[in-house]
Amino acid sequence: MSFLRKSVQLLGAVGRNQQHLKAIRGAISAAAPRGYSSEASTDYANFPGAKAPFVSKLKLNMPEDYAPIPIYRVMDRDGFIADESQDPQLGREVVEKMFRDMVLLNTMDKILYESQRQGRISFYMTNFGEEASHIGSAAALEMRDLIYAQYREAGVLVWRGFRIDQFIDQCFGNQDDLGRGKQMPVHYGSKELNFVTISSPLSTQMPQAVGAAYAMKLRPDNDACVVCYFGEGAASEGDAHAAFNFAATLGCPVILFCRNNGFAISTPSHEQYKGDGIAGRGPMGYGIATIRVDGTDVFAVYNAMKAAKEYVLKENKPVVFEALAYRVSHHSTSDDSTAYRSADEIEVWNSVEHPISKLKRYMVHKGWFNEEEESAFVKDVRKRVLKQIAVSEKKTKPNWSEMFEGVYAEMPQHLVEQQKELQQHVEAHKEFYPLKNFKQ
Ligand SMILES: Cc1ncc(C[n+]2csc(CCOP(=O)(O)OP(=O)(O)O)c2C)c(N)n1
Ligand SMILES: [Mg+2]
Repeated sequence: MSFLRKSVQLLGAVGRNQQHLKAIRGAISAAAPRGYSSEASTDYANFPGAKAPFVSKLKLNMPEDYAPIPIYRVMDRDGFIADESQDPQLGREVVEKMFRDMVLLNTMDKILYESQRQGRISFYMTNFGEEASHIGSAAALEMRDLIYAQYREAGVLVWRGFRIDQFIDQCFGNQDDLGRGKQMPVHYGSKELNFVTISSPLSTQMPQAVGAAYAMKLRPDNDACVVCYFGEGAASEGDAHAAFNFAATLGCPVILFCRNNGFAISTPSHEQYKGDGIAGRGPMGYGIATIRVDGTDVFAVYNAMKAAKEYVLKENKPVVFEALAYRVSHHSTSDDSTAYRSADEIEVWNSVEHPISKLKRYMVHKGWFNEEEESAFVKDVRKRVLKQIAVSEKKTKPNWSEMFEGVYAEMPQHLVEQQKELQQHVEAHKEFYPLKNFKQ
């Protein structure tokens, strides 16, 4: 008796959720053809572990024997659409929102990056070069679709309506930060926007996202999916494997969205893996439907995301989605990327290959772009961001005793005692603590 079958019986014995059992049994019967035999009755031999044809010629299957997965693209770098049938026909209003959200993110990033350099916030990560992956994917989703992100996906929040003051309050960890000052800057989260708070340890979100998708699948008439963003570097973590494999074997409605931006801090992707990117792992490695797109083309990302969502909901199966781009920025404010790559290379991706410049050219061809309105918009965003920084940095921090709250629904005794001890300590040594900076 297989381990999985035993587990199912055991689960039954302890009387667990019937729907859960049904789903696991379904997964087993779909995956286990009857009548195993090493003798091929048809063209394929039927071992429990694989169905494949026999051959009598010995061969090492070399990576180069397999063609790379092609990259879906709608718009070229000059903003022209090669195949008109692929134009998503989004209309001026939507395209303008896409463009403005990308520009807002880019402008806010520049200022917040500088504000870290001035010592006003402790840390920052920019999103330069990946704006189209965020906006194109977010635009194809509904608010009910649940997002798990890594950290470099602020554009998804911009699209969903996270406000400038919410971004900046989080970066300052002040009393209005939704995370109550408990996270590093850029570790956003918003219950209202269905965006799970970011975790620093890489890939934490991946098995969690698959679990959430599995729970969604068990809901009657489910009409939502989970989107899990991660970097190609994070895909080297063990948790990434667990996520891919559970998503495939349990048939979870999750889009595993890899932002392949070519670098994991200073490690270039060619040192990170030897296969065909992250997409290459999908169909053969995990048996997951896979899409690879040009992540600098907002329309390609949008179309692909629409198709992925339709598939995951209809089939209750995952999709591996690889968006190829280039991390134009340094990894974070703790990195100087010119130490490991050339300024000329960065410049190409920051100009002709930049997603904002591609969409701008498309809008110019359409007669939808107005230079004056554009610079007025950038000026206005700059003004709003700078003003908000001045406001956010003056706000007090949440009360320090809050650090014990928010993990457990009911605070356990040992935390109650620690909180009390700290309160007594602070009371006894007030003069040594900057209490006026914290909310009373
Ligand atoms: C488990 C773990 N190991 C290492 C780190 C340090 N670290 C933070 S980001 C990062 C690189 C991740 O690269 P990638 O997933 O490609 O995302 P990108 O930064 O390119 O968007 C590393 C190694 C971490 N946060 N967690
Ligand atoms: Mg990366």
